[in-house]
Amino acid sequence: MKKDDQREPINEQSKDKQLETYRVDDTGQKLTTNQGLRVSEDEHSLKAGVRGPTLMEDFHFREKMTHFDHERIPERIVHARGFGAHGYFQVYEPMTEYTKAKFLQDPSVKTPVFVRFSTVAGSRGSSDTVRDVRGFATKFYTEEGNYDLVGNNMPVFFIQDAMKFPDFVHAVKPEPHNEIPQAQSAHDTFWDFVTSNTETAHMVMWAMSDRSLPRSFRMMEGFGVHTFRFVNEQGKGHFVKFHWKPLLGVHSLVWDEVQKLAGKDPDFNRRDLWDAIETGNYPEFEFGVQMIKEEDEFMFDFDILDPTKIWPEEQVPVKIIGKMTLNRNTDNFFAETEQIAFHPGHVVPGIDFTNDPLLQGRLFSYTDTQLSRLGGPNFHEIPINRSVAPVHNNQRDGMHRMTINRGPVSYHKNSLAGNSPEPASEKEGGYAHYAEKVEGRKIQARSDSFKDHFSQATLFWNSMSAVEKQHIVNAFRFELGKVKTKEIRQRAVDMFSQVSVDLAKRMAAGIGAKAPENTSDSRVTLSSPALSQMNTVKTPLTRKVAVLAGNGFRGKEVSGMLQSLKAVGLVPEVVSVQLGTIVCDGGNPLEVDHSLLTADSVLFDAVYIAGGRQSADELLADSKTADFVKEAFQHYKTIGAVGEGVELLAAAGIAGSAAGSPPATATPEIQPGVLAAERADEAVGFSRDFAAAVAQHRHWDRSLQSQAR
Ligand code: HDD
Repeated sequence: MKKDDQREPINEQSKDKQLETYRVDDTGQKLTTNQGLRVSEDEHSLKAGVRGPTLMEDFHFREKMTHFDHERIPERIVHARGFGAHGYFQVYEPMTEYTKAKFLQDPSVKTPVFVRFSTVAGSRGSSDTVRDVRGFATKFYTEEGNYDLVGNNMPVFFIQDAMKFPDFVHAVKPEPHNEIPQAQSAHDTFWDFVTSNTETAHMVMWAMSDRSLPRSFRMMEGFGVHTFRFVNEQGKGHFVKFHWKPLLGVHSLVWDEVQKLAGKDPDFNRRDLWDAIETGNYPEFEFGVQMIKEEDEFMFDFDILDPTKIWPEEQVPVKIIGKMTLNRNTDNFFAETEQIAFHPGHVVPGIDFTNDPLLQGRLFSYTDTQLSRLGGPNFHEIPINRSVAPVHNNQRDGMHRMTINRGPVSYHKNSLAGNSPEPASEKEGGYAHYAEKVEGRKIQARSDSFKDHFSQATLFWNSMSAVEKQHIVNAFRFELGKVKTKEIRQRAVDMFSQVSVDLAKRMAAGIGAKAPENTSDSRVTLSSPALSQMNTVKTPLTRKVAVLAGNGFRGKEVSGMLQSLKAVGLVPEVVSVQLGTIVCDGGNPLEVDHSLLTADSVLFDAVYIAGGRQSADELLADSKTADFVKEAFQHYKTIGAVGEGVELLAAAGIAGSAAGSPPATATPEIQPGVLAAERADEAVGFSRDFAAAVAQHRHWDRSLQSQAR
């Protein structure tokens, strides 16, 4: 029997070491039944004669089939489609002044984590790139037990009270009579709910913004959403909001692109995360906290317990206190990503709750849902869910119990086992709830301080750039354009006129609704620059570049470009008419990564078209190449073309590309983010300019010339 009462210090390997005891490698082993019996035949069932019926007696067949028949478990009621990875978290400085949480004290400690990113509405098999909120759930395996931060990539929520969660989810999920549409909010019941519950206004603005279309899980923020409480050793509390900030910046896809990706690569976001980790491009997120002193609770023009409100960063700065690095993919999707069970109620000493009514309801729902999803009360014993801190209590039995608790005593207090396990004092790390004073009458109502549904929705709108505003208008037009009930469309226009009359008018014009009767704009004129993605980090790191080339490409130019692009962290992949190798003008071969048949521009961040007469001719002969370039242009991506490769710009109909041959001494932009040069050598600085353009993510100025998408 293990004597593990002493809590051991945690390091990056702690969880992995625990998981190792459950791993099995079947390579080179003999096949057995689940009882360990070696099996001699696995292709033919036991029959009465070679053409006769199968016999009941065939226990191997029955066991194999029974297991298969039960391989699926209920998918999560929300956040069914997800993808996870392992990593670690390190705090930058001791947070002793604010919290006693051990994992937030020592900068030398690497606390193991598992993160699961998800979409909310779609089923397990739905597409990654849909307009939806993304889940961002982190399990910290700390020395004091598991701490779960179960957040989203948006800092607010649709509703203020958990009582409405089932209604909200029923409204956004496929309609129950025909299970249509999958993974979309563009349907009548969602917009009926929105327009019948105006507390949704702020979150709907986020959902209609580009935040719903992340380029990558590695390029989106995470938020704890609720106001939590930090508690220090002296028992002093601070209100706190949690943030994850990606080091690669916050970047999104465009709507036309996500729709195409849903068909071309439904696994776009999960593949991106997997590939990044496999190639050592470990995703990193800094951890930030906004804190408000308890005595300042009522200093704001919003209620800090209202989950439909942010604390504007300009008002309450985000203090960056640590960093999370994701550095290991799972061994087995089901065992880890599917079976992980999060719960906002999994806390450690130093982190506590507030009376946010949405959070309070969540504290019930998560354990409850695991009972049916994971089949009983022992889901904490599944390897991915196990705490690395020792577990001792008087809970016994139940479905799938693994632990063999010894001895007759399973109650407290007791005399037979010397009162063990006995509660730990606070000094010994025992969790003690924050002694917040609460008084009031029992009442089913909401505080008046939660009743302003629109001011922060306007703040969000005010904070957007012109391009982001246009994308929001387009999103409303698309979503409401799919709503069949005319009255709901009109109600949406009228409701959002309380956010902005300009927005509502632009919505109305696209969906055959009347302009709103309300013409008096919101009194909120403030904006928050932190909310606009235009102000985010811009870096070329890990961006994927399609290198379009055919036989006879300029060898020196391309090898120089590939080298320079990799040197600044870009990920170039060669795309050609067919798979295999192509040969350059100097006779050297180059391995092709994708053929035009399997690759599309939506899978890349940028396109570089190589020079070379024969190469350009080969590419021009395949009509898919021009479509490839055209689509990249329409999605505002960086395009670089060299020498004869420039002819592909003209073939794609990119204005300005046909006018004369490009000069040999510079890389002029013939359009924002479209670079055309005669040569790509060092002197011209083509690769430098190209990488700088890719780092910009997208070139929105083009939208003035091409159609806004
Ligand atoms: Fe929730 C899953 C995030 C409100 C009830 N939620 C779930 C997951 C995330 C969130 C990221 C997926 C975890 C995973 O990857 O396994 N949920 C949120 C956020 C909310 C929120 C940020 C608002 C601030 N949720 C919310 C409410 C309720 C729930 C108000 C119910 C009262 N959520 C659930 C759930 C899920 C869940 C039904 C489904 C699967 C699961 O818990 O494990 O219990």
